Amino acid sequence: MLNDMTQNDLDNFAEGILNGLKLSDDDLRELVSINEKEELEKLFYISRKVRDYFFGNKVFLYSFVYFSTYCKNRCAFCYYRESNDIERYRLDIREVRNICRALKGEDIHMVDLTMGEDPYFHDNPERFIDLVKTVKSELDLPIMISPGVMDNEVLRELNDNGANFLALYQETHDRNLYKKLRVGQSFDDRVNARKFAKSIGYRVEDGILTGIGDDVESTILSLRGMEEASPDMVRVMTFVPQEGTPLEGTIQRSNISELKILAILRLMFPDRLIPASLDLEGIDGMVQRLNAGANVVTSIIPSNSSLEGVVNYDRDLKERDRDPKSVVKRLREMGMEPASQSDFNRIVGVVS
Ligand code: SAM
Ligand code: MD0
Ligand code: SF4
Repeated sequence: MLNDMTQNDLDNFAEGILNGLKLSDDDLRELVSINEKEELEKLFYISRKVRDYFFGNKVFLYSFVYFSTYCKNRCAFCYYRESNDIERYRLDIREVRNICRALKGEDIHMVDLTMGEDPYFHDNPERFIDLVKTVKSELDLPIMISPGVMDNEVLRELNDNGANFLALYQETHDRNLYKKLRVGQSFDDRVNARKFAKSIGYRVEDGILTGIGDDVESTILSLRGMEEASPDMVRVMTFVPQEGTPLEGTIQRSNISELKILAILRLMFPDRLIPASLDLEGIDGMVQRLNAGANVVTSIIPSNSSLEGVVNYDRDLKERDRDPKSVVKRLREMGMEPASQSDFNRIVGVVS
Protein backbone atom coordinates (compact mmCIF):
# COMPACT_ATOMS: atom_id res chain seq x y z
CA MET A 1 0.00 0.00 0.00
CA LEU A 2 2.73 2.52 0.92
CA ASN A 3 5.31 0.95 -1.35
CA ASP A 4 4.53 2.90 -4.48
CA MET A 5 3.54 6.10 -2.77
CA THR A 6 5.35 9.31 -3.61
CA GLN A 7 6.00 12.04 -1.05
CA ASN A 8 2.88 13.74 -2.25
CA ASP A 9 0.82 10.58 -1.81
CA LEU A 10 2.09 10.19 1.75
CA ASP A 11 1.12 13.76 2.56
CA ASN A 12 -2.32 13.13 1.09
CA PHE A 13 -2.68 9.98 3.18
CA ALA A 14 -1.90 11.96 6.34
CA GLU A 15 -4.31 14.66 5.22
CA GLY A 16 -6.97 11.99 4.69
CA ILE A 17 -6.50 10.70 8.24
CA LEU A 18 -6.84 14.25 9.56
CA ASN A 19 -10.05 14.56 7.58
CA GLY A 20 -11.51 11.49 9.24
CA LEU A 21 -10.42 8.65 6.95
CA LYS A 22 -10.94 5.31 8.69
CA LEU A 23 -8.73 2.34 7.89
CA SER A 24 -10.50 -0.84 6.72
CA ASP A 25 -9.54 -4.29 7.98
CA ASP A 26 -7.74 -4.83 4.70
CA ASP A 27 -5.79 -1.62 5.18
CA LEU A 28 -4.83 -2.76 8.68
CA ARG A 29 -3.84 -6.17 7.37
CA GLU A 30 -1.49 -4.57 4.86
CA LEU A 31 -0.01 -2.17 7.36
CA VAL A 32 0.49 -4.80 10.06
CA SER A 33 2.21 -7.01 7.48
CA ILE A 34 4.77 -4.40 6.41
CA ASN A 35 8.28 -5.75 6.71
CA GLU A 36 10.39 -3.61 4.42
CA LYS A 37 12.40 -0.87 6.02
CA GLU A 38 11.54 1.71 3.40
CA GLU A 39 7.84 1.11 3.73
CA LEU A 40 8.09 1.25 7.49
CA GLU A 41 9.82 4.62 7.26
CA LYS A 42 6.94 5.86 5.12
CA LEU A 43 4.47 4.69 7.75
CA PHE A 44 6.41 6.52 10.47
CA TYR A 45 6.47 9.65 8.34
CA ILE A 46 2.67 9.66 8.03
CA SER A 47 2.26 8.90 11.70
CA ARG A 48 4.55 11.77 12.75
CA LYS A 49 2.74 14.12 10.42
CA VAL A 50 -0.60 13.23 12.02
CA ARG A 51 0.85 13.55 15.52
CA ASP A 52 2.48 16.90 14.75
CA TYR A 53 -0.83 18.29 13.53
CA PHE A 54 -2.35 17.79 16.98
CA PHE A 55 0.64 18.10 19.27
CA GLY A 56 3.41 19.88 17.37
CA ASN A 57 6.77 19.18 19.03
CA LYS A 58 5.20 18.98 22.50
CA VAL A 59 5.51 15.84 24.60
CA PHE A 60 3.80 14.80 27.85
CA LEU A 61 5.84 13.21 30.62
CA TYR A 62 4.62 10.70 33.21
CA SER A 63 6.46 9.69 36.30
CA PHE A 64 6.19 6.04 37.26
CA VAL A 65 5.83 4.87 40.86
CA TYR A 66 5.65 1.10 41.18
CA PHE A 67 4.68 1.22 44.84
CA SER A 68 3.97 -2.47 45.45
CA THR A 69 5.39 -5.43 43.59
CA TYR A 70 3.26 -7.98 45.45
CA CYS A 71 0.61 -9.63 43.31
CA LYS A 72 -1.99 -12.37 43.70
CA ASN A 73 -2.28 -13.03 39.94
CA ARG A 74 -0.28 -15.20 37.60
CA CYS A 75 -0.03 -13.49 34.26
CA ALA A 76 2.17 -15.70 32.10
CA PHE A 77 4.33 -12.80 30.91
CA CYS A 78 4.94 -11.02 34.20
CA TYR A 79 7.97 -11.12 36.48
CA TYR A 80 5.77 -10.21 39.46
CA ARG A 81 3.31 -13.10 39.08
CA GLU A 82 2.41 -14.59 42.40
CA SER A 83 4.43 -17.78 42.18
CA ASN A 84 7.68 -16.16 41.10
CA ASP A 85 10.13 -16.40 43.95
CA ILE A 86 11.56 -12.88 43.85
CA GLU A 87 12.27 -10.06 46.23
CA ARG A 88 9.31 -7.75 46.54
CA TYR A 89 8.63 -4.42 48.19
CA ARG A 90 5.70 -2.31 49.27
CA LEU A 91 6.26 1.38 49.89
CA ASP A 92 4.64 3.10 52.85
CA ILE A 93 3.13 6.57 52.82
CA ARG A 94 6.36 8.16 54.01
CA GLU A 95 8.35 6.62 51.18
CA VAL A 96 5.77 7.70 48.63
CA ARG A 97 5.86 11.21 50.06
CA ASN A 98 9.65 11.28 49.63
CA ILE A 99 9.35 10.27 46.01
CA CYS A 100 6.86 13.08 45.47
CA ARG A 101 9.31 15.53 47.01
CA ALA A 102 12.05 14.34 44.69
CA LEU A 103 9.72 15.03 41.77
CA LYS A 104 8.72 18.51 42.85
CA GLY A 105 9.61 21.14 40.28
CA GLU A 106 10.61 18.55 37.66
CA ASP A 107 9.08 18.41 34.19
CA ILE A 108 6.34 15.91 34.95
CA HIS A 109 2.70 16.18 33.87
CA MET A 110 1.24 13.18 35.70
CA VAL A 111 2.19 10.62 38.33
CA ASP A 112 1.40 6.97 37.55
CA LEU A 113 0.77 4.92 40.70
CA THR A 114 1.17 1.28 39.76
CA MET A 115 0.98 -1.93 41.78
CA GLY A 116 0.56 -5.66 41.40
CA GLU A 117 -2.84 -6.85 42.56
CA ASP A 118 -1.52 -6.69 46.10
CA PRO A 119 -4.10 -7.98 48.63
CA TYR A 120 -2.74 -5.50 51.19
CA PHE A 121 -4.34 -2.75 49.11
CA HIS A 122 -7.00 -4.68 47.21
CA ASP A 123 -8.59 -6.04 50.38
CA ASN A 124 -8.31 -2.66 52.13
CA PRO A 125 -8.77 -0.08 49.39
CA GLU A 126 -8.77 2.81 51.86
CA ARG A 127 -5.01 2.24 52.13
CA PHE A 128 -4.69 2.92 48.42
CA ILE A 129 -7.02 5.90 48.65
CA ASP A 130 -4.74 7.33 51.34
CA LEU A 131 -1.76 7.02 49.01
CA VAL A 132 -3.63 8.82 46.24
CA LYS A 133 -4.58 11.60 48.64
CA THR A 134 -0.97 11.92 49.78
CA VAL A 135 0.34 12.24 46.23
CA LYS A 136 -2.36 14.75 45.38
CA SER A 137 -1.55 16.93 48.35
CA GLU A 138 2.21 16.75 47.76
CA LEU A 139 2.23 17.40 44.02
CA ASP A 140 -1.15 18.69 42.88
CA LEU A 141 -0.71 16.94 39.54
CA PRO A 142 -3.09 14.65 37.68
CA ILE A 143 -2.79 11.07 38.90
CA MET A 144 -2.91 7.88 36.88
CA ILE A 145 -3.68 4.69 38.75
CA SER A 146 -2.63 1.27 37.46
CA PRO A 147 -3.88 -1.01 40.24
CA GLY A 148 -5.36 -3.87 38.18
CA VAL A 149 -9.09 -4.57 38.39
CA MET A 150 -10.85 -2.87 41.29
CA ASP A 151 -14.57 -2.63 42.13
CA ASN A 152 -16.65 0.14 40.66
CA GLU A 153 -17.30 1.59 44.07
CA VAL A 154 -13.58 1.77 44.83
CA LEU A 155 -12.86 3.30 41.44
CA ARG A 156 -15.44 5.97 42.21
CA GLU A 157 -13.89 6.76 45.57
CA LEU A 158 -10.42 6.92 44.09
CA ASN A 159 -11.71 9.33 41.47
CA ASP A 160 -13.36 11.47 44.15
CA ASN A 161 -10.01 11.64 45.93
CA GLY A 162 -7.85 12.70 43.03
CA ALA A 163 -7.32 9.79 40.60
CA ASN A 164 -7.87 11.09 37.07
CA PHE A 165 -6.65 8.36 34.75
CA LEU A 166 -7.08 4.58 34.86
CA ALA A 167 -4.49 2.44 33.08
CA LEU A 168 -5.72 -1.10 32.59
CA TYR A 169 -4.29 -3.04 29.69
CA GLN A 170 -6.19 -5.82 28.01
CA GLU A 171 -2.87 -7.12 26.53
CA THR A 172 -4.90 -8.58 23.65
CA HIS A 173 -8.53 -8.40 22.54
CA ASP A 174 -8.24 -11.93 21.14
CA ARG A 175 -10.07 -13.92 23.80
CA ASN A 176 -8.16 -17.13 23.12
CA LEU A 177 -4.81 -15.47 23.45
CA TYR A 178 -6.01 -13.55 26.52
CA LYS A 179 -6.68 -16.83 28.34
CA LYS A 180 -3.06 -17.82 27.87
CA LEU A 181 -1.70 -14.48 29.01
CA ARG A 182 -3.90 -13.31 31.87
CA VAL A 183 -4.32 -16.81 33.24
CA GLY A 184 -7.46 -17.23 35.36
CA GLN A 185 -8.66 -13.62 34.95
CA SER A 186 -11.94 -12.49 33.46
CA PHE A 187 -11.68 -10.80 30.06
CA ASP A 188 -14.96 -8.96 30.56
CA ASP A 189 -14.18 -7.66 34.04
CA ARG A 190 -11.21 -5.85 32.59
CA VAL A 191 -13.18 -4.39 29.70
CA ASN A 192 -15.98 -3.36 32.06
CA ALA A 193 -13.69 -1.70 34.58
CA ARG A 194 -12.40 0.63 31.86
CA LYS A 195 -15.92 1.23 30.62
CA PHE A 196 -17.21 2.10 34.08
CA ALA A 197 -14.22 4.32 34.80
CA LYS A 198 -14.79 6.25 31.61
CA SER A 199 -18.49 6.65 32.40
CA ILE A 200 -17.73 8.40 35.69
CA GLY A 201 -15.18 10.78 34.23
CA TYR A 202 -11.83 9.01 34.30
CA ARG A 203 -9.57 9.13 31.31
CA VAL A 204 -8.59 5.56 30.43
CA GLU A 205 -5.67 3.79 28.87
CA ASP A 206 -5.78 0.43 27.10
CA GLY A 207 -2.78 -1.45 25.78
CA ILE A 208 -1.59 -4.56 24.01
CA LEU A 209 1.53 -6.67 23.96
CA THR A 210 3.35 -7.83 20.87
CA GLY A 211 5.83 -10.68 20.39
CA ILE A 212 3.75 -13.00 22.56
CA GLY A 213 1.76 -15.29 20.27
CA ASP A 214 0.08 -12.45 18.40
CA ASP A 215 -0.25 -12.67 14.62
CA VAL A 216 -1.71 -10.35 12.00
CA GLU A 217 -5.31 -11.39 12.65
CA SER A 218 -5.09 -11.22 16.44
CA THR A 219 -3.46 -7.80 16.12
CA ILE A 220 -6.43 -6.62 14.06
CA LEU A 221 -8.79 -7.98 16.71
CA SER A 222 -6.84 -6.05 19.32
CA LEU A 223 -6.80 -2.82 17.34
CA ARG A 224 -10.54 -3.04 16.76
CA GLY A 225 -11.14 -4.09 20.35
CA MET A 226 -9.32 -1.04 21.62
CA GLU A 227 -11.16 1.21 19.19
CA GLU A 228 -14.55 0.09 20.46
CA ALA A 229 -14.23 1.79 23.84
CA SER A 230 -12.58 4.97 22.55
CA PRO A 231 -9.75 5.08 25.09
CA ASP A 232 -7.93 8.34 25.75
CA MET A 233 -4.55 6.65 25.63
CA VAL A 234 -3.42 3.51 23.79
CA ARG A 235 -0.19 1.60 24.01
CA VAL A 236 1.69 -1.33 22.58
CA MET A 237 4.68 -2.91 24.27
CA THR A 238 7.10 -5.59 23.15
CA PHE A 239 6.97 -8.65 25.34
CA VAL A 240 10.26 -9.07 27.20
CA PRO A 241 10.69 -12.63 28.57
CA GLN A 242 11.18 -12.64 32.34
CA GLU A 243 13.18 -15.00 34.51
CA GLY A 244 11.13 -17.45 36.56
CA THR A 245 7.99 -17.19 34.41
CA PRO A 246 6.43 -19.80 32.10
CA LEU A 247 7.45 -17.75 29.07
CA GLU A 248 11.01 -17.32 30.25
CA GLY A 249 12.44 -19.30 27.32
CA THR A 250 10.64 -17.31 24.61
CA ILE A 251 12.98 -15.57 22.22
CA GLN A 252 12.48 -11.84 22.38
CA ARG A 253 11.36 -10.24 19.17
CA SER A 254 12.88 -7.02 17.88
CA ASN A 255 11.05 -3.78 18.51
CA ILE A 256 9.94 -3.50 14.89
CA SER A 257 6.50 -4.93 15.47
CA GLU A 258 5.94 -2.52 18.37
CA LEU A 259 7.06 0.51 16.38
CA LYS A 260 4.89 -0.51 13.46
CA ILE A 261 1.79 -1.04 15.61
CA LEU A 262 2.49 2.23 17.43
CA ALA A 263 2.45 4.08 14.11
CA ILE A 264 -0.76 2.32 13.09
CA LEU A 265 -2.31 3.32 16.43
CA ARG A 266 -1.51 6.93 15.55
CA LEU A 267 -3.47 6.57 12.30
CA MET A 268 -6.43 5.01 14.11
CA PHE A 269 -6.32 7.32 17.15
CA PRO A 270 -4.94 10.52 15.63
CA ASP A 271 -5.46 12.87 18.58
CA ARG A 272 -4.96 10.45 21.48
CA LEU A 273 -2.09 9.92 23.88
CA ILE A 274 0.38 7.25 22.76
CA PRO A 275 3.37 6.51 24.97
CA ALA A 276 7.01 5.77 24.40
CA SER A 277 7.89 3.74 27.48
CA LEU A 278 11.37 4.01 28.93
CA ASP A 279 10.86 0.65 30.56
CA LEU A 280 11.57 -1.33 27.43
CA GLU A 281 14.71 0.13 25.89
CA GLY A 282 15.48 3.25 27.85
CA ILE A 283 16.12 6.63 26.37
CA ASP A 284 17.41 5.43 22.99
CA GLY A 285 14.23 3.39 22.65
CA MET A 286 12.26 6.50 23.55
CA VAL A 287 13.68 8.30 20.53
CA GLN A 288 12.64 5.50 18.20
CA ARG A 289 9.13 5.44 19.61
CA LEU A 290 8.70 9.19 19.33
CA ASN A 291 9.90 8.95 15.75
CA ALA A 292 7.17 6.36 15.14
CA GLY A 293 4.47 8.76 16.36
CA ALA A 294 4.32 8.64 20.17
CA ASN A 295 3.61 11.86 22.08
CA VAL A 296 4.08 10.79 25.72
CA VAL A 297 7.11 9.50 27.62
CA THR A 298 6.23 7.10 30.45
CA SER A 299 8.12 5.26 33.15
CA ILE A 300 10.22 8.26 34.18
CA ILE A 301 11.72 7.80 37.66
CA PRO A 302 13.75 10.17 39.86
CA SER A 303 17.51 9.87 39.48
CA ASN A 304 19.04 7.41 41.95
CA SER A 305 15.67 5.71 42.36
CA SER A 306 15.74 2.02 43.20
CA LEU A 307 12.10 1.51 42.19
CA GLU A 308 11.35 -1.29 39.80
CA GLY A 309 9.74 -1.10 36.37
CA VAL A 310 7.52 -3.83 34.98
CA VAL A 311 9.97 -4.94 32.32
CA ASN A 312 13.24 -3.59 33.70
CA TYR A 313 15.58 -3.69 30.76
CA ASP A 314 17.90 -1.83 33.12
CA ARG A 315 17.76 -4.21 36.07
CA ASP A 316 21.48 -4.85 35.88
CA LEU A 317 22.63 -1.46 34.64
CA LYS A 318 24.36 1.03 36.91
CA GLU A 319 23.24 4.19 35.09
CA ARG A 320 19.48 4.08 34.63
CA ASP A 321 19.09 7.32 32.69
CA ARG A 322 15.33 7.48 33.25
CA ASP A 323 15.09 10.71 35.22
CA PRO A 324 13.20 13.83 34.09
CA LYS A 325 16.31 15.86 33.27
CA SER A 326 17.88 13.20 31.05
CA VAL A 327 14.57 12.79 29.23
CA VAL A 328 14.06 16.50 28.64
CA LYS A 329 17.64 16.89 27.46
CA ARG A 330 17.20 14.18 24.86
CA LEU A 331 13.82 15.57 23.80
CA ARG A 332 15.39 18.94 23.14
CA GLU A 333 18.15 17.33 21.11
CA MET A 334 15.37 15.89 18.95
CA GLY A 335 13.74 19.31 18.55
CA MET A 336 10.91 18.36 20.90
CA GLU A 337 10.01 19.75 24.32
CA PRO A 338 7.72 19.21 27.29
CA ALA A 339 4.17 20.42 26.74
CA SER A 340 2.63 22.87 29.20
CA GLN A 341 0.80 21.58 32.25
CA SER A 342 -2.33 23.44 31.20
CA ASP A 343 -2.36 21.58 27.87
CA PHE A 344 -2.22 18.33 29.77
CA ASN A 345 -4.82 19.39 32.29
CA ARG A 346 -7.18 20.21 29.45
CA ILE A 347 -6.84 16.65 28.13
CA VAL A 348 -7.44 15.20 31.57
CA GLY A 349 -10.35 17.54 32.20
CA VAL A 350 -8.76 19.25 35.19
CA VAL A 351 -9.22 22.98 35.59
CA SER A 352 -5.87 24.70 36.08
N1 SAM B 1 -0.99 -5.19 38.13
C1 SAM B 1 -1.64 -4.21 37.33
C2 SAM B 1 -2.16 -4.81 36.07
O1 SAM B 1 -1.66 -5.85 35.69
O2 SAM B 1 -3.03 -4.22 35.44
C3 SAM B 1 -0.76 -3.05 37.04
C4 SAM B 1 0.56 -3.38 36.37
S1 SAM B 1 0.36 -3.29 34.66
C5 SAM B 1 0.62 -1.61 34.36
C6 SAM B 1 1.76 -4.02 34.06
C7 SAM B 1 1.74 -4.04 32.53
O3 SAM B 1 3.06 -4.18 32.09
C8 SAM B 1 0.99 -5.22 31.99
O4 SAM B 1 -0.37 -4.88 31.82
C9 SAM B 1 1.71 -5.50 30.70
O5 SAM B 1 1.09 -4.80 29.65
C10 SAM B 1 3.09 -4.95 30.93
N2 SAM B 1 4.06 -6.03 31.13
C11 SAM B 1 4.20 -6.81 32.21
N3 SAM B 1 5.17 -7.73 32.04
C12 SAM B 1 5.67 -7.49 30.80
C13 SAM B 1 6.70 -8.10 30.04
N4 SAM B 1 7.38 -9.13 30.50
N5 SAM B 1 6.97 -7.60 28.83
C14 SAM B 1 6.27 -6.55 28.35
N6 SAM B 1 5.28 -5.94 29.04
C15 SAM B 1 4.98 -6.41 30.23
C1 MD0 C 1 5.43 2.07 31.54
N1 MD0 C 1 6.34 0.80 33.38
O1 MD0 C 1 4.83 3.05 31.12
C2 MD0 C 1 5.23 1.60 32.96
C3 MD0 C 1 3.93 0.83 33.13
C4 MD0 C 1 1.65 1.41 33.91
N2 MD0 C 1 0.61 2.36 33.75
C5 MD0 C 1 2.75 1.77 33.00
C6 MD0 C 1 3.82 -0.35 32.18
O2 MD0 C 1 6.19 1.45 30.83
FE1 SF4 D 1 0.13 -9.04 38.62
FE2 SF4 D 1 -0.20 -7.03 36.92
FE3 SF4 D 1 1.93 -8.70 36.74
FE4 SF4 D 1 -0.46 -9.57 36.09
S1 SF4 D 1 0.65 -7.93 35.05
S2 SF4 D 1 1.01 -10.66 37.40
S3 SF4 D 1 -1.78 -8.51 37.55
S4 SF4 D 1 1.50 -7.29 38.38
